[in-house]
Order: sequence, then C-alpha cells, then structure tokens
Amino acid sequence: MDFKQYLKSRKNRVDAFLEKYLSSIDAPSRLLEAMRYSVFAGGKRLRPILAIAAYETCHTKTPCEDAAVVLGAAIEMIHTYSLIHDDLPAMDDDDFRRGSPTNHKVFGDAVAILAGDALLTQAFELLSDDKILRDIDPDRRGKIISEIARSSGSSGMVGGQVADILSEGRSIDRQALEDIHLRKTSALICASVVSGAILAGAAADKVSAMAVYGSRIGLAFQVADDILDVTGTQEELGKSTSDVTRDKKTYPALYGIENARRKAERLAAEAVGALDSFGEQAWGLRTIADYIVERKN
Ligand code: GRG
Repeated sequence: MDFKQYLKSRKNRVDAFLEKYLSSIDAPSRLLEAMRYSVFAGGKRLRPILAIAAYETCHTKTPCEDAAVVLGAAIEMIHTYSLIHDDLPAMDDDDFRRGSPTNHKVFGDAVAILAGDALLTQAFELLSDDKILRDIDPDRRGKIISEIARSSGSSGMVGGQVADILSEGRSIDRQALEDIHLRKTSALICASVVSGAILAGAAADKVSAMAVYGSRIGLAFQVADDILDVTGTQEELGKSTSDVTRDKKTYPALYGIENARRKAERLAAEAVGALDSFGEQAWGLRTIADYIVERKN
C-alpha cells in the first residue's frame, strides 16, 4: 500500500471511532463541544497511527484491528488534553493552534481546563471499558494502561512540562534539554508504539525494540518541531512561531540549525536501526521515521 494511503486509511479509522465515541458520552453539552472542538481541530493523528503501525508490525495476521484503533483513539485524547492545557495563559498562552483559535479563546479558561481534564480521564475510561475492548487479555490491558499512565504522568509528559516551564530564562545543558523532551514529548510517542506492540502480544525483546524506536523518534520529532519553530511560516504551522522569543530552550538554540538537523536525522536512523529484527513488516514504522524528520507541520 502507498504510504499516504496508509496514513489516510488509519487516520480515517481513528477519526470515525472518535466521532462515534464522543457522541456517545453523557456529559454537559458545552463540555462535549469543547472536547470535540480540539479533538477535531485537524491533528495529524501521529500517535494513533504509530500505535496501529506497531500493532501491525507485531501482529501480522490481523491488520488494523478495532482494538488497535481504540488504543490509538485513547492516546489521541490524552495528546489533545495536553495541547489544550499547554496553550492556556498559565502555560504557553497561545491564541492559535492548527490555524484556529485555541480552546480557551473559544470556551474560556475554566471550560478549557475541564475539557482537558475530561479528555484525559475519558481516555482511561475507554481503555478500561470491557464492552468496547472485548477479548483483550486482562494482563495485556493492565500493562497497556500502566504504560500509558506512566508516560503521561509525573515521570513522563506532566513532569517534562514542569521541568520545561522551570527552565525558562535559565541556562541548561544538552543533557537537561534531552531529559525534558524525553519526558514531555517522547514518552507518549514511545508509549504509543510500546502499547501497540503489547496489544499484539509481542515478546519482551520485541517490546524493548519498540521502546528504543519510540524514544528515538519521539526526540527526533521534538528536534524537528524546534527547527520548524524557527524555519516554518505561521501559515505552515497554524500558530505563531514563538518558543525562541519566549526564551524556551530549543535544539537549534543549543546546537545551531544545521547540527540540530543532523541530530534529528541521526535519531531517526537509530530508530530505524532498532527495527531490524522485524524485517519487511516494519515498513510503516520505518517510513514514519523518515516522515517525522522531513515534515513541514
Ligand atoms: C500540559 C501536561 C501538559 C503537557 C504539555 C505536548 C506538550 C506537553 C506540549 C506541546 C508543546 C509542543 C509544541 C511540543 C512539541 C511537540 C509536540 C507535542 C507537538 C504537537 O504535536 P503534533 O504535531 O500535534 O503531533 P497535532 O496538531 O498534529 O496533533
């Protein structure tokens, strides 16, 4: 299958599930409106596609099974929550994301905070729903929930966000920058592929290989994002290019643009190297690694 077609078909499956699922929730209509506003604001669905691609790499018999789509949708809800909160005045104070006004600009701070809280909680409700995720081995399900919780929580994304905020205006070294981004950006990306592999019943060595792939492309994604923040136009990015002006520590600021580009390429190559034992079956994950360093938004 052509790669663009592959991305589109997996994205469509996730979108269709999210549409159906978010229509079925019993919640105040304004809250649901705010949740849906950001979930359907044009995200690339990178994390769900990674979860599905990892599942397909490890489970060769059943491509894009419903359970992998549900897993991807839950991860996307967590990702969306993180973006809503990241844009708030108390954090990055951004007015635009993906070319549209940010959630709090439309719904106000209180509803935006609560829409983020609801998406985070809903993701775990979904992952623990026996009716939706039938036939999943309880042990696998427990491991997946634990992996996703760890990557999103205090030792993962939330911890990285706090470290990032605390580093503003201070000088930090490369190791500290890497630690921030391993937690803030890479952890959830890594959990996407690891949980896809666990869902497929992959052996421990295969899950470990996925973790190496995931952490490398997670960092490569952040380096690419930092480069785009400097070189991309507002039109391409759908937001103002602001991290450097906000005195955030970025890879181009610490390494220079050319070295940052080389670092992203090196990380992507290491990620692809970790997939050797999967053979041809990992073509989707390999192509995504290239796409991550070449992307324009
Ligand atoms: C608020 C707990 C909390 C965490 C926020 C993810 C994050 C942590 C902040 C986002 C800041 C940022 C721009 C990080 C760079 C990498 C990143 C996560 C970019 C956005 O992800 P994409 O490009 O978004 O996958 P789309 O719009 O495609 O869904």
